[in-house]
Amino acid sequence: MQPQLLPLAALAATVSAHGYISSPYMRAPGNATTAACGQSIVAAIVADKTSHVEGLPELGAAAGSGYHAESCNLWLCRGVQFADNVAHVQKYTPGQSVNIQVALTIPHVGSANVSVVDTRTNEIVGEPLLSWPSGYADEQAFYAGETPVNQTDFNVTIPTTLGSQCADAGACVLQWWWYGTGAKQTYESCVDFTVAAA
Ligand SMILES: *[C@@H]1O[C@H](CO)[C@@H](O)[C@H](O)[C@H]1NC(C)=O
Ligand SMILES: *[C@@H]1O[C@H](CO)[C@@H](O)[C@H](O)[C@H]1NC(C)=O
Ligand SMILES: *[C@@H]1O[C@H](CO)[C@@H](O)[C@H](O)[C@H]1NC(C)=O
Ligand SMILES: *[C@@H]1O[C@H](CO)[C@@H](O)[C@H](O)[C@H]1NC(C)=O
Ligand SMILES: [Cu+2]
Repeated sequence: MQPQLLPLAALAATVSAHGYISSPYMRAPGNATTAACGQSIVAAIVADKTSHVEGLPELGAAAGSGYHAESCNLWLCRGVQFADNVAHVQKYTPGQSVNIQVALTIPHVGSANVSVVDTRTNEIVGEPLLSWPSGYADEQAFYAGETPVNQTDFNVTIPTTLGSQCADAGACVLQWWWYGTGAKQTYESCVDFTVAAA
């Protein structure tokens, strides 16, 4: 889509691109997300796949936005629905090492983690697989070209304790979560996966 054809809100989001999972395939919006979250929110996420969560509720609150709070949880994968991503479910095995690549385009120093999240409860299963309690996406390091490689290219180990909790597609996601402390902005990317019960 040409930038000049986008509505203003979407354009503003485009220029503020920050970060997202570039590999494996990141859950992306389609018709199911439009039905749950409405067109304005989907337009913002499509225009900027790194859009921050805090910018979205206002779009949903606008009259006639088509946002449904009961089916669109912006604090889980930014509301993007599993139904739009059934063709992109990774199959993992317990103990498998999974490489994750993050595209970081604008830094805001803060904290981050990568976790298995149960999509029914939006709760982290166990402990985060990786966590950066501080110093993630530091501006000074970023603009000096010195962002530690392990913030954008890292491996996580699929837990061996999931049992059948993540056996069904859609039950769990790997979620990368980054909060820029000064910017007060949250970024979320999800990867759909299953782990067959042992
Ligand atoms: C999404 O909805 C549009 C408009 O209703 C339709 O043309 C399109 O085929 C749908 N896409 C999918 C993947 O179902
Ligand atoms: C990890 O991410 C979750 C969101 O999935 C967030 O609520 C939580 O505060 C983060 N935890 C840590 C230890 O960074
Ligand atoms: C990431 O790399 C930096 C050096 O760039 C190192 O100091 C740090 O311990 C590494 N962190 C992890 C979690 O591997
Ligand atoms: C991730 O794992 C792969 C395969 O085991 C390995 O080649 C690669 O060096 C690892 N990457 C990091 C950042 O540790
Ligand atoms: Cu920013």
